[in-house]
Amino acid sequence: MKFFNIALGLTLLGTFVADCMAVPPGAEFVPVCKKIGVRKEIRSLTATEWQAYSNAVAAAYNDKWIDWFGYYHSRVADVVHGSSQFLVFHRDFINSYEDILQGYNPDVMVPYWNMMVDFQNPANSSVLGSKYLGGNGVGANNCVNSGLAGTWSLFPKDRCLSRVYNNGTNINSWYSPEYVTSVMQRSNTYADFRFNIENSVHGAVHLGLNGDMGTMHSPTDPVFFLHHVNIDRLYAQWQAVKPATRTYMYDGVDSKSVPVTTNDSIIGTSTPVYAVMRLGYGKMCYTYDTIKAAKGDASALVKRQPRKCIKRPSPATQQIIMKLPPKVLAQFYPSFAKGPGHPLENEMATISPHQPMAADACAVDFKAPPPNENMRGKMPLPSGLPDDWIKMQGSSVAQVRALEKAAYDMVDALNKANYLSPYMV
Ligand SMILES: [Cu+2]
Repeated sequence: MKFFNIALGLTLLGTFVADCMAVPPGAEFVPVCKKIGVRKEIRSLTATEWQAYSNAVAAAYNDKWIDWFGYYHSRVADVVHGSSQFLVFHRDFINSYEDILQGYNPDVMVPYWNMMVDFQNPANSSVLGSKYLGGNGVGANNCVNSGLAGTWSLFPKDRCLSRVYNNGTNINSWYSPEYVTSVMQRSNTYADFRFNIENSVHGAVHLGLNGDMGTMHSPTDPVFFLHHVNIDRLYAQWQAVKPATRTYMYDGVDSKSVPVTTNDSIIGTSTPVYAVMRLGYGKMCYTYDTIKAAKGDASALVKRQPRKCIKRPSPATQQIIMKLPPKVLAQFYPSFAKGPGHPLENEMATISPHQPMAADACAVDFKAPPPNENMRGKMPLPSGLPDDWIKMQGSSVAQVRALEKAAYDMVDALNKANYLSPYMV
């Protein structure tokens, strides 16, 4: 009788799981994690947390792990970019890096850099300052000489870490929280979401910093992991908006244009793709502070609000955008057009300027007149990707240009509607 009850219970549980989530064969055996770590935005780490991360990275550097990640990435680069492997490969790759760091300090989690907050003037971000990851390269070899990697000597051939900002001492504008919100709401398949993110937010940061970040051994730049963790966060949020269908959603093609399945292996490993798709299971024992906050535990985000630095009240950024003309809303924000939408497909809720990620705004001199009054409030167009880089990534130049055109159309539509981004100064 007891056995019958257990068997019935398991059957019911099985049906329940199957009803709620399309679980591919094999994935049901991936065990739930015993402990979950939380990945946070770099600027919201405590001094102790940042020190612990820096120490673990320095130890990994000394043991040549940074070189190894750069080398490994360069060997698989042509098959893990420009195809469906992009998001799942990098999720697994970041996890291997986090594993290595946890060998030095089991409490360390890799932080992310929410670069959307810095989209207007990336070079001004404190993340690219000496406290964190260092800035532009200097001298004949464009060596980064401050921050976490300021003294590094790297693969290949014992050289410094190099960066060459794409606009002299400046970096051209990146993609805004408004744009990412739009992509989250308009991407309904895995393949679409992957393409849209890889060729906008992802590429712009690599090309904005250039130097090592513009090559296929880019993991030698410590920005790489913080940037890719942010991309992984967006992927995790996109999945969590519709967990039943998106957790194991995997479509599109591989680098040889063969349709993919969740049974494929992560390139270079024997790990099946399905084993990395669900956070909190298997090796993926982590979540993000933004996801935790959206589920009700906002303490991590709310506690450290830099209140005195807020210059532009924006109690509900979503309400600002909801005032856009209905046609604009329907075209770029289909979820908002129907109602408030899911918090996780609204980057403007997860990273409102009230939150610590916007701490950089404190450094801005609000009393100084803006360089051009007419430009104040107008969102800049994001900087496009060069042809050769698109080809190196294995993507179609024409398709990327169409994606960029749509991004420019969105910025134009918002500017025409006199939308004032709360992420601009
Ligand atoms: Cu990569």
